[in-house]
Amino acid sequence: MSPSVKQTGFRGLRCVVGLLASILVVAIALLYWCLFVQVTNAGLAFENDLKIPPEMEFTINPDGTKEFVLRVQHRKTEFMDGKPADTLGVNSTYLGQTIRAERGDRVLLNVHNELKETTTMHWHGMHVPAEMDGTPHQTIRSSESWTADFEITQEAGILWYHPHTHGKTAEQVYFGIAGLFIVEDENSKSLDIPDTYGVDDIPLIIQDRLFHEDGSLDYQIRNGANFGESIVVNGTLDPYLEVEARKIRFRILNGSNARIYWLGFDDQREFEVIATDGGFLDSPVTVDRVRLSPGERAEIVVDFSKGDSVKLKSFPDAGLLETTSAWFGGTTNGHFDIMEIRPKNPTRESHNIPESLNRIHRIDPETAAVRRVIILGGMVINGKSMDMKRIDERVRLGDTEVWSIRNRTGRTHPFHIHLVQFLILDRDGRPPAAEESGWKDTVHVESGENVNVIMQFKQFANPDVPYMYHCHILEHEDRGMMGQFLVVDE
Ligand SMILES: [Cu+2]
Repeated sequence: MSPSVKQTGFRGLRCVVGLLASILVVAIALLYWCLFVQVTNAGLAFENDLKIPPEMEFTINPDGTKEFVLRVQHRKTEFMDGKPADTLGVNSTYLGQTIRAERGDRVLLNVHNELKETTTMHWHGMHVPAEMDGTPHQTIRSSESWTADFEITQEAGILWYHPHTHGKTAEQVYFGIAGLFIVEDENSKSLDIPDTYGVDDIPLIIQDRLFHEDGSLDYQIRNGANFGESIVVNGTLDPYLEVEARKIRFRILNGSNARIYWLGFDDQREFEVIATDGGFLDSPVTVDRVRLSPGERAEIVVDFSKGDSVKLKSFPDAGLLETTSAWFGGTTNGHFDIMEIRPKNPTRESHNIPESLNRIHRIDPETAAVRRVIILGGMVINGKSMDMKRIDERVRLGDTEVWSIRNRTGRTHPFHIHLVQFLILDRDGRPPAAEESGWKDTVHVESGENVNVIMQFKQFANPDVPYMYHCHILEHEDRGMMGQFLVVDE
């Protein structure tokens, strides 16, 4: 073989390798664009004024109890103009009115089920006796009523209510049964923070939904749960919000069935996280993103004093593996535009958010009487599917416990424990991020991760009625990713 032939062959090989490498680079770039860059719901006009759920009226009885009436109804809602959709709501066409009460209040919550099917009403994050918790053990049949009666003993926080009907939670929440339950206390009322509801203290219930052409809601399970491609905020599709050009507080609930949001702004501005699920952080934490999985809440304060309009967005939340598997499963983990915020009147004074918001009592792990291991695997917890007749764990009244939640699946699961607010001790041995170092009742546990949480069971022993712990991806919960615990006084 002459040197020239050898060289031609080498050149040919180089050419083929070069071509393949180019194709590979283009393919990777395309996949990256699909997974991490493209905006799933691109083209929003932000043309609908954001709805603010009205505050629920109440009566004060002679004994001082605050009495609320919750009518769970089948109604019609026009997400799109002129296209009514069948929806469910609580004293409302879609979603529920906002309940507000204070620490020390005794509340009576009369729930009237005006649906054609059984439902329940759970006070998510509330410290309540088991028989008042609104779990699958406190069903309300069609046309019947149920009253929850309890005293609010916990600190200020942004809680919420939703059905917990065994096997039907996902659909009932999807069509609209969910509302905020705001608890205030002496501390929250004394802090110099925005607190005028609907003006500078804005609730945001963020949900993803699928719509039919005719404007009706489409409930579908894809990739094991319900993932929508349109975002509704407080039941508003394509929303904008006008605010005064100063600091605004948002109380955010991820009310989605399954989607995780990684929230931030399109100009990458920083903002302050002031509260987690069940209370204020010790101090504000400055971030440019906050991650919320289904059931989780955060309160944030954003400065609009410069007056520029800005988009609230969700950025891709997960790593390459989870994002790719979501994509191949027919859903996305990508970018979503959520709403546009338009500041007005840039002359008003702003609040100076105090450096000290709370004094969280850090529970010493050495004091834990029990360490429980909770293994999330497929649609089961510790190898078992939910059985209403089986008690999975027995907790002694008065004990401090550490729960070690281990995710042995390929996707993130938000883990919720009823009755308590807990603190995250560590994620795989590393301390939690500052913005999640407050009281939590729901924690996202990533694929392969081990999250240790600590809590105290101070009240409400009941040898007969259990509390729940479960994955808060509602389709996972409905399919059995749930267990039951009793609090017993021994
Ligand atoms: Cu799950």
